[in-house]
Amino acid sequence: MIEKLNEIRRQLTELLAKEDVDEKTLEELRIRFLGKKGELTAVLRGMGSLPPEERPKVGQYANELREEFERMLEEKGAALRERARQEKLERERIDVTAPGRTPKIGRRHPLESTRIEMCEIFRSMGFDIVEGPEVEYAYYNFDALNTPENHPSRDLTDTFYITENILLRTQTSPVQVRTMEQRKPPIKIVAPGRVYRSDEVDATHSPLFHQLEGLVVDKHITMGDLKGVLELFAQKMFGPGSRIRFRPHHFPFTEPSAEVDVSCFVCGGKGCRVCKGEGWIEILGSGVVHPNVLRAGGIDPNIYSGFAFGMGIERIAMIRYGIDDMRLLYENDIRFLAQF
Ligand code: 2U9
Repeated sequence: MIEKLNEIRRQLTELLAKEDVDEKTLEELRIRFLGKKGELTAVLRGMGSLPPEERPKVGQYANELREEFERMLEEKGAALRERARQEKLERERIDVTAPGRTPKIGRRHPLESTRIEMCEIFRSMGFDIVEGPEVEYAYYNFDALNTPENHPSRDLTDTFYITENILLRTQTSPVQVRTMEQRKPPIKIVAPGRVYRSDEVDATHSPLFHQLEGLVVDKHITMGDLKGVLELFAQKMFGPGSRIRFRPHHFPFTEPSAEVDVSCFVCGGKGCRVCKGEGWIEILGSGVVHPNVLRAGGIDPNIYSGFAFGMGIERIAMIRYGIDDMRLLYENDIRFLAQF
């Protein structure tokens, strides 16, 4: 019987020493050697056939073996857990000396930085920044701006109409009309924002673009005030040596009206590739607010006068950064955007 027990012990020792013992086989060994139907129990069951005087000795030995088996299995289990822990540590090893990975951070879109810069310049001159709806009444977009029913800009092929009376604004001017209705002079505002025109996309056109328009209304406002404001704007935007010039033009909402050029900041006016040999670059339209427009805004043109101007933010950004195709501003190609 003792022999038999030693044989069982030898078997367990041998099996535990094998390389491929894992948690699962360990549990199988526990059942096989220590379980109710296990090897040790089987031997103890057979004790009845022993002479009574030998039974205590064999019984004691069997109990010692039970404790030893338990310890062996426990030690093997602990070794397995420790090995698993070491492997996990090795797998998850972190090289704290490795150089950090630089996160990819974005930057402002050139159109956005241009808008911010333009607004900052006008803010420094005391202008409020005002915004308004992109879906507008035809009244605010055209009628209040002295733009007659038969004016070409009102054409269905040039403007996105939602109904006969509601449209996507073609300019930010309705914001100024709404402001005149709400505030009393002095009014000194700029209105930046999206505008919509039914244009085909090309290097200088897009059905959605951005404008910044300005309006000043007070007593004794003249073309001279307009010139002073725009000259300062040009110098802050394009450099202190910049000059401006006015060319007569026509807009329904201003009278007199003028288009404004800035001296080329690349060649200083001599003529180069950027200004196409002109020495001047067109940047905006402007004029003295038409009396009908003041009246539409609830302002008495016999007491007050004003000036207004409007410019495309894309155009300013393209001039400023030397971008020759407007589509680049909308395509969001990182290789383009990363240059600003
Ligand atoms: C009110 C009164 C007058 C806004 C003006 C222009 C001239 C102009 C164009 C520039 C390039 C539009 O983006 S563009 O195509 N704008 O030439 N805009 S005066 O005049 C106003 C606006 C509101 C109440």
